[in-house]
Amino acid sequence: DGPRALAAVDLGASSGRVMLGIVADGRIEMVPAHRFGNRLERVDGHLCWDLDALWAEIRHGLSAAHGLAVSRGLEGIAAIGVDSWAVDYALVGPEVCATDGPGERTRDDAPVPGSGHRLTPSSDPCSAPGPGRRHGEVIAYRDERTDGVADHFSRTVSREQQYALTGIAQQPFNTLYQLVADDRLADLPAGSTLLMLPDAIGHLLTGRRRTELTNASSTGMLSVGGADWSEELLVSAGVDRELLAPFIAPGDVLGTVRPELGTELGIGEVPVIAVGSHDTASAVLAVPATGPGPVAYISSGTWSLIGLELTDAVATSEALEAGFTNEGGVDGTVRFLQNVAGMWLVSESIRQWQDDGLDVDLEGLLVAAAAEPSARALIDPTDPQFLAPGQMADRVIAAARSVGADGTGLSRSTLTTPAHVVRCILESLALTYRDQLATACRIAGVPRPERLHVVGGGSRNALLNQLTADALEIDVVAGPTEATALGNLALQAAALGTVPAGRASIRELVRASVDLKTFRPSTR
Ligand code: LRH
Repeated sequence: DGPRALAAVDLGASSGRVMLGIVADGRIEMVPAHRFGNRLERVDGHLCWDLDALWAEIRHGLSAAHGLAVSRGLEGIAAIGVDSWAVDYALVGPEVCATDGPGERTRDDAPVPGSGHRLTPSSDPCSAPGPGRRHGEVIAYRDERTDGVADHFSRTVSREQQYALTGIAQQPFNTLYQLVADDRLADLPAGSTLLMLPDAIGHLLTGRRRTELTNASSTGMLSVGGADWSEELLVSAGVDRELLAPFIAPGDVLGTVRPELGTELGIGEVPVIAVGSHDTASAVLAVPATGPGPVAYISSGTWSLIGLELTDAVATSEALEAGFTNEGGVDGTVRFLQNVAGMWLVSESIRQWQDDGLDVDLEGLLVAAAAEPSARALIDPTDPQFLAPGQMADRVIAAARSVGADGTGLSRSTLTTPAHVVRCILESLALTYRDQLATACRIAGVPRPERLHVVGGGSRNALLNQLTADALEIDVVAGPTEATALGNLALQAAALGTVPAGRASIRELVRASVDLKTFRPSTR
């Protein structure tokens, strides 16, 4: 077989990309076809994602990926896969769109300033016949509409019962709680469908409505093991089963690009393959692990998802207490992990400082933070108080507690410079990783791993990698940085038969495709 070109659409909370992957000789070469900003903005009183703008960027990116493939002498892209952050969804009506637009959005206030550049003007996702019309915006999981909902819902179905049913940690933003808080559900026309964000994009691409299984687990409504929705939770939350689309497993073909869209983008009727559409599922698939023993990883980006790859869920009361989740992975695996606020703490702090007129950026701050002595002040990056956007540096400073050299608590900390705040965040992350990985191993009954893999954009952070190696006293293997896109592409390649199926051969492909860097504990 000759080289094959594939396109990964990978949406992150602060940026998205369409990545061209050229699979040849047992490796994947990744070529960025299009990168674009993404951010939260307030619409009709809620923090939302601008799906129309994202869709315009995706279309542009797919054409660009195709063009790049052709310029390399290939026939064009042979398949597409889509992933994004979890838990968020679009409500899509039954009707086939005509040519009229979706109507004006009313903005309450200026968009939340973000790191992304201005998005290109919105294009109407309904301009071509095929996909159903979207009802309202895609409300973002950081919106405050879910405040207090999880507590309230636990009076109907106890926390213990929810965990026994799903194995999913009760994060305030789980789709289940978002739906309980979603007052639009009552007014949906019959035949409407809830589509998780990547599935909504798959629907725009193909016209098909499916629920990809890894992301379905993030809803908090799928039963442990992923065989079906939990009837008890659907009924208790007032979610009509009719609203949910049939499941599709990662690696299966969703459909082909709608003919008019294929012509418009110049890509033809390309197959769209369901990948691990929860970005963390794709990222964990691309962990370049070898050998026996459970794989320990951090998928490091806006969030730091730290945990183990297991074959069975651990939905015990201990796991519930410790806040661990059992998300569905590719290849029948379970992602037993903890959500730790990751680089979000740093990027939101930087946003505050920049809004305050300070001339700071991530690179400069990391250099300055590396030169600082230990901050001797810590925060708890799993604390839900850090979920919402805004004034992050102030919140970190207010939450930080000084600790003595022996680790015991002292009085309030005095974090005075941005570099000191960043140092405090990174040290807090490293110590949290140490504690959470130890807890994961204890609860899952597995031995302490020999190494920890850090993948995703956050694996570029050499200071954090070194602090992590020092805190855990094991090797930290950093990379790939584009793990999510790579996992997305690798699963497409396996689905097309270009590489053998199964995560062992996919990881071999990953290892052959990227450079890794090992950070050893300084004390060794
Ligand atoms: C990371 C992520 C994470 C979820 C959160 C909502 O992008 O998908 O796995 O918990 O976003």
